[in-house]
Amino acid sequence: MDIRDLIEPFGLTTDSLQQGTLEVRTPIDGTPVARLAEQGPTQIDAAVARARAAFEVWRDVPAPRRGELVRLLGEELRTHKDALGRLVSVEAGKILAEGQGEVQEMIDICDFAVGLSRQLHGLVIASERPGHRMMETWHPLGVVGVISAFNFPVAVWSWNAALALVCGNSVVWKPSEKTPLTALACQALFERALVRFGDAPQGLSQVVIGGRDAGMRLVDDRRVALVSATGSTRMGREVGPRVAARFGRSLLELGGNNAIIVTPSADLDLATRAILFGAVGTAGQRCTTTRRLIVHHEVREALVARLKKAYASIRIGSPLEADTLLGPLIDRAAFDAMQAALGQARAEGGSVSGGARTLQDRYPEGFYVTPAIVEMPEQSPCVHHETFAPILYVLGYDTLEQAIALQNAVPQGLSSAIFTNDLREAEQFLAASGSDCGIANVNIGTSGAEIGGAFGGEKETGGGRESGSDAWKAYMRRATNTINYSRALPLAQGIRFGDD
Ligand code: UN1
Repeated sequence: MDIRDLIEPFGLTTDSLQQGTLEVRTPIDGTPVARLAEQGPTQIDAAVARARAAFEVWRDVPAPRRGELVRLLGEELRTHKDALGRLVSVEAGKILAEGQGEVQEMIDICDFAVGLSRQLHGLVIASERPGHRMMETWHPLGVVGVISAFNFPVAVWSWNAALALVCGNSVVWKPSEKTPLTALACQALFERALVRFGDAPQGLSQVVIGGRDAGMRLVDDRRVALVSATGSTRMGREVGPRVAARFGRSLLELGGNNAIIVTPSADLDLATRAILFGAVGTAGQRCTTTRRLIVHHEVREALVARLKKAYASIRIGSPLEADTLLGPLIDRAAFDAMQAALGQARAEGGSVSGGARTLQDRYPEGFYVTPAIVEMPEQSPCVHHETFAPILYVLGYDTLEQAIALQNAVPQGLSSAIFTNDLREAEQFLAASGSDCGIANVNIGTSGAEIGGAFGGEKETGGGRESGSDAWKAYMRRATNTINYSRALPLAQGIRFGDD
């Protein structure tokens, strides 16, 4: 595949992308498209030093002015939405609509961050002492290290960078080694925004290309105030403690094992469409992918029949073709993991339909599969594990309490949904004893969250929140200020200390 036309809109040239050791392949047909230079420890340390110096300038720039840079970035993204979306499709294998949807999320977070740049406010708090006032001030934090995964190769950076930048921070981004090209394209757009902005410090947002070691260099660097890492639970289990050991901050967005509960009163048309998008969209490679269907026995047969019919009508193929809904898995390892999971499901009594490799004649090095529906006798070990592939495990239930217990019984806690037209069931699901996830929806699926809400989850999902709501607070440090405008020095708690 010739990528010249794809990278040209970003001012990137093939010469500069063919010199290095990191081979980039498109999952569409497995052909190599670039060989990128990787940054070693010395270069990464230098990038962090530049970022720290940039931070020391940027933190004093008024926040609304910082917002102007993010506004310009949003403009660049608007202009290049098609080009960047297409590059995402080529590098990550997403269908065009999803590649562009991902860029739209970037535009949305930029807009959100621009508004936020005038709203980074703290509270004024009643003091217990006369002639005193208390308040809290939110200050820029420092260098933010972003480690992102292949499945949202550009949006995750923007959720972090747009907020980090308006909050007065600098950014060093280590993208997935599977999707570094799209990162370089984003960097090119960011640099155009910088030129138009005028007087921003050098090194305000940088990309470092490399594998695991490059990410770990950021994790262990005391100058990186916040490490925002998106990826597997295994990765987070290593990153979290290492950042904590140096008393840094981490924001972890790890695995999901998201369920949809379908009750007898549910609108099955709506549920079918939501499950289809949630389980098959992005080839099952979203953190928020629907992996489990917990369906009431009364409607189980009808719903599974509808799903099988819908699955059969899905067009599988190149993500660049207009009517494709299911593109390739990212690579052979993803295919192998899917087959292993299906094998385990069979061994645990599951009845599997779909899940086989397809289109291998046309794409011997592309890993296309039919989406799988796996009816399980119970929520056995295979169902507890997140496999990044279009596998939907189906479980039955009798009472809503059972359904909620099943939903909460997995180690992950990202996204969840209930389909019901019964207000009591919906509220029970949303209540304190209901879903234990960071995202709990009614009559919409588990994936495709808007940027306006805080995004993230509990338990092994890592506890981080990014994107909307007050997620910006993770990118700032809070100072509590007490101001005495009296002529006395009363101590808190009424303590008398050496006076009468
Ligand atoms: C991810 O899969 O890493 O809710 C994030 C969604 C997207 C984010 C997914 N907004 O599907």
